[in-house]
Amino acid sequence: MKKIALITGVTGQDGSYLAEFLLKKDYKVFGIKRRSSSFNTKRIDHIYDKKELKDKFQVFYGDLLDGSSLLNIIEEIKPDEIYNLAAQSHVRTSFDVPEYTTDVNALGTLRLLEAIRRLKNKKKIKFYQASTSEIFGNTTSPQSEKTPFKPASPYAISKLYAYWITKNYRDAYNIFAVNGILFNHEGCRRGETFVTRKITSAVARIFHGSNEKIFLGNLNAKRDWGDAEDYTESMWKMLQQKKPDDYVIATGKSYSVREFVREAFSNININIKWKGSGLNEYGYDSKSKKVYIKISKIYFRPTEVYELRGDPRKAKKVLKWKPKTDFKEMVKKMVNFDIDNYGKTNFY
Ligand code: NAP
Ligand code: G4F
Repeated sequence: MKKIALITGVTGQDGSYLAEFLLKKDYKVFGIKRRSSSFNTKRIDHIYDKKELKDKFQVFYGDLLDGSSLLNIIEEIKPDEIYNLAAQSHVRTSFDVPEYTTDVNALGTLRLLEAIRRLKNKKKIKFYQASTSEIFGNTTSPQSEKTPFKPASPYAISKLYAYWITKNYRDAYNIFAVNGILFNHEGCRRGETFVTRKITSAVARIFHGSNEKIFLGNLNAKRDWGDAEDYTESMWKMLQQKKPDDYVIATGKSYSVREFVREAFSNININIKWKGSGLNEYGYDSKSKKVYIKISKIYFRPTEVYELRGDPRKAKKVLKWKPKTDFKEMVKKMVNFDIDNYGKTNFY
């Protein structure tokens, strides 16, 4: 019998890649999308369009804020695996909407776990929780499964609740529930308000003649940036183990936002140099002297996480997972994608 998967956050970056991955593995895939005032399915529309996937992929309206919708969907489809990827996932925004972020990310996870616990048909459902390197905050790199948590934003704190409640339901109710502690992962479907895609989409517009400047916040923050498609595979691998456990997924290397900018521009043959300091720093083309990067204080966070760099040795050993795409390749892929799809409306 075909396995059945349910993905919350199926309209997001990871949800759309995971849906494709599981369909290739011959799962029947259900997704949950929330109601929005404009279309929010651009990352999955191409899956609907494939005739051969017509009976294999279906999306329901539901919301992590609405426990009854989650319970109804789970009771109706009786999934083998649930991947909880839905979240208010933007760290900077979580300082503006802390209650909402906590409700979706923390209580939303609890609502799903309760739905599993209360299920009348006691089918053994496996549960994946999208945890994050942000729960480590400003701890010493590299961070592993043994690093103490020091979350530094409402987002990180909401995700730490979700981490612990997942672990607690595993221990208390014997639910197969795991936390994937994923470090930053990026790709062509990354939201454009995250720093990597903000940069690559602007570089593509500049390549096509735009005269814009990119306004950024902290250039010195370092992140362990991996490739989103590599990382979605690890989610599935965690649910195929004999015992539920938590895993760090990372590349083991970190780069600053400044290095990301230089790498992205190098793909359109612009060599960025830096001048000035603090809010007056700017980045310019070493040949033409044209300024491309400026700093704006609106993109700084009240509390910043300065460096995240993961230690993925446990995932390598137990899951036999390793990243396939390196930093340079990933940046190139994103810049080229944005250049090739410039001006198009339907491109996933
Ligand atoms: P994303 O692109 O922002 O996608 C988030 C998804 O959650 C979207 O489908 C969104 O729907 C949905 N959503 C938001 N609020 C919801 C609600 N109240 N009810 C139902 N759905 C809701 O995020 P991502 O990058 O794919 O990340 C996936 C998950 O991994 C998130 O939980 C994130 O926090 C976590 N994570 C991400 C990374 C990373 O580097 N990407 C690293 C570690 C952990 P709309 O499309 O309607 O907005
Ligand atoms: O791209 P970011 O917004 O990602 P951030 O905050 O690391 O969060 C992402 O990764 C987490 C995993 O560690 C996920 F859990 C989370 O859901 C999300 O996917 O910012 C990256 C860095 C930060 O240090 C930020 O201060 O870039 C810095 N930055 C500098 N200028 C900027 C900007 N970030 C954004 N979004 N926009 C800027 O203009």
